[in-house]
Amino acid sequence: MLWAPFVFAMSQPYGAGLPQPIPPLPTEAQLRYQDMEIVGFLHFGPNTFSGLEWGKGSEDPKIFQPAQLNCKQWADTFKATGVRGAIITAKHHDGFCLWPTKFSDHTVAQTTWRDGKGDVLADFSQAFKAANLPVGFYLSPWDRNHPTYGTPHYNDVFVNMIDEVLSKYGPAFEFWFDGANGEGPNGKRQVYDWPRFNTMVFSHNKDTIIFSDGGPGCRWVGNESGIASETNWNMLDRDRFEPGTDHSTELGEGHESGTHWVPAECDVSIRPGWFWRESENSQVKSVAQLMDIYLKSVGRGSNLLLNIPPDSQGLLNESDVKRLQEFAQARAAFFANPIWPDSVKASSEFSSQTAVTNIFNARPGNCWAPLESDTEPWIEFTFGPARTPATVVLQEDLHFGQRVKVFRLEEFQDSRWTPLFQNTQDHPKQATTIGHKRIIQIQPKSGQKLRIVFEKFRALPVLRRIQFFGKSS
Ligand code: IPT
Repeated sequence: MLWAPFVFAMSQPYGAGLPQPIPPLPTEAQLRYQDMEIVGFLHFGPNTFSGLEWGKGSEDPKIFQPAQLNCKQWADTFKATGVRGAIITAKHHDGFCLWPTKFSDHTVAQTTWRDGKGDVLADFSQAFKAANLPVGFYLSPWDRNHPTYGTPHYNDVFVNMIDEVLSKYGPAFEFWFDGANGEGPNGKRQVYDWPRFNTMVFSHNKDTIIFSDGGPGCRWVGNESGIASETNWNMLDRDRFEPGTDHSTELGEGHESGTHWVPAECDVSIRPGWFWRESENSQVKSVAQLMDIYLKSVGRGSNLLLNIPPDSQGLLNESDVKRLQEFAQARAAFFANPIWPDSVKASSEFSSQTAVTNIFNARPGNCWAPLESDTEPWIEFTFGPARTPATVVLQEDLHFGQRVKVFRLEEFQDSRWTPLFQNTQDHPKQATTIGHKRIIQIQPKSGQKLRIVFEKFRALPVLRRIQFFGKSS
């Protein structure tokens, strides 16, 4: 199946003196998206009032009564806790639309909330744009309410809804197509026109990242626990996938030789369910759980889409707000103690433009690369006394494609280089991919001399940044 055209930036990013990029490459929009790292997911609708996870579509719209709806509170909370954008369920599987669409009569306009004149998407996009946070929309293809669902006409309805949402509330940094469908063997069967849906999204903004099992902008990671694979390729044989395809196990690792750049996104809820329920106020994930998720999603090169569902008042519940604040504090503490080496040297440098000292400078366009002839490139760091790193953060420069396949960390101990034990399961003494970011916790003995050895790569490694941190305060 062919997706709508999606233009990839193939040009040499920063001029001569630099290695050749190896395709597939990300677009600039995908690079911006990958730098966001943590995004908030907002599941909100009739389920917030019924306690159901998958509404049936026959619910009375009048149950939707978020009396205190305050999207500014959502945006302010996200802003203050390092959540860099938000995606809202404009329509979940029950078909209820959070905006007064012309294309359904199961919407906010059929409620008595704000006398049927309320519009959640209007409030949402206005508040988030005011806070300078990008907005995204989730529109469930599966619809248990719409009378046309299961007929070709539904594709017209759905594409019109996409058009309406993006015209009125865009631009969207991301658009989310859930592959979930619970119709079962005797249920309605909809043949979705994905190329048409994608074309409509791109007609509003070619930079919108479309999420689905097969992208084209980013892919589902294959689980709803917020955990990426240790080996995590940004590449995917994209055209074999579409939303709801049954090969989710491949989605975790992606494909080393995949045809397209489709990074994995980790969606997970801060609560047991996707929607708010009073009974789950005491079951908000702990800070330890959230940190574990962070290290296994962002720390393995994926974005974390963390669901924080508004409650039946229309507010982020105080238990979730408190936990988000604690999670932000825990991340700040984790990275509170940067450690700079006294000296650094590399096995080789590709050119004077790719000096190894570039990895300490986050400025875009600054990277380290070894010589093409260097078969086992390494970078060595010397640290002053009492400055023992506990965490290493590595980033590849993705403008050049994703390259590193296997690397190891070592310390100089008793006159020889010894591999460091790491928090990896795949290989206790090695790590595999890096991609956008890899966070590795280490326990060196003295930690005075460390090195990173690149063992296997698709093409010579190109590193954007390496950071070291001491034990958290
Ligand atoms: C699952 C879908 O099958 C998949 O396509 C993707 O959209 C995912 O949801 C997003 O979380 S359904 C879920 C019940 C595993």
